[in-house]
Amino acid sequence: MKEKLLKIKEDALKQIEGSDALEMLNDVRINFLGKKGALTAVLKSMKDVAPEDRPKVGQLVNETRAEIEKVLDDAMKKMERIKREAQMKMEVIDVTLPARKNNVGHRHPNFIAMEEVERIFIGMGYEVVEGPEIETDYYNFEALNIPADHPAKDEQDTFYIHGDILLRTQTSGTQVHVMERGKLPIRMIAPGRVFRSDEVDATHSPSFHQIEGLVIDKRITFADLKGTLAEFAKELFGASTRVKFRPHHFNFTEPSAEMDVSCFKCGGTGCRFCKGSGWIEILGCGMVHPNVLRMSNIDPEEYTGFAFGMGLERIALLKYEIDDMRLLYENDIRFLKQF
Ligand code: 2U9
Repeated sequence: MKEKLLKIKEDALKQIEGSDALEMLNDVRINFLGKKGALTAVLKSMKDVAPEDRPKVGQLVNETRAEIEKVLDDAMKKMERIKREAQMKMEVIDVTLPARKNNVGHRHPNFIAMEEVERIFIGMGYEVVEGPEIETDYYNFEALNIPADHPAKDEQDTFYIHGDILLRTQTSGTQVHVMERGKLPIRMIAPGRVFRSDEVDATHSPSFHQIEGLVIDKRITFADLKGTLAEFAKELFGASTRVKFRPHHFNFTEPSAEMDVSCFKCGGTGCRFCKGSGWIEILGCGMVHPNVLRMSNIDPEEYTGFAFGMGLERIALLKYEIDDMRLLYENDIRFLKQF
């Protein structure tokens, strides 16, 4: 029995020595000390040992078990330490490495232009109002003196959702909503996205942005319009900017005009930028048509007003000297990060 136990111990120690993973050591524990292990088998065979020898053999089995357990525990501790050290080596943080650069985004040139225009009008006491991009035919056309079948509707062909519901072609519906509230006077701008059924080219897109303005009060005249927009042009393009008004036609204003600014590149002498004319077209404007006021329950005998509208992309293209509108929509970071 003694030899048998010695052989078990020898085998166990040999296997422990030959183990190079925690799993292998666990197998050794099961094979030698487990319920079905070699030492347990010896204990089970005690019935064959003479009763007077049993205490001695029992003691011998316990000593063998204790020895194997001790060697096994030491080997496991050593293996765990090695594993932990290897892991720590792998996870080591080199605090001297340069920090990873964070890419910080910035505002789109369109948005920069919009905020600039907003800032100027807020400075003159205007309120900024946003309206819905989906409108009814009434708010987009009818209330702006563009009745059904009017040829002006062709110039502003849009996307119809169904029946009378459409994507707005101008932000003017927002002003109509404000007028219907019935609170006067009004001094507001309406920025936002608009839609038109246009083919994409260097100066057109089926979706672009506008800022429109509306002022309604007693005794508002064309002189107020001129003074306000001349001041706006100076703020946007520089103090030496001059303005010029050319007669035009819009259904919602009468009289109507388009405003040009003196070329901020050449100062008005004529250059490639202004195509030699010295002037650059910037916006449309006019006195609010009496029909438009009446439709929103404002008495044109008591109140008058002026309105204006500009395409934001056009302002951004001019301000940043970009010659193709498509660049504003392609979202190429190499282009956008220049502004
Ligand atoms: C109400 C009454 C009048 C808004 C106006 C323009 C002139 C204009 C164009 C500029 C370039 C549109 O983006 S564009 O194609 N707009 O020329 N817009 S007056 O007039 C209004 C608006 C609302 C109730």
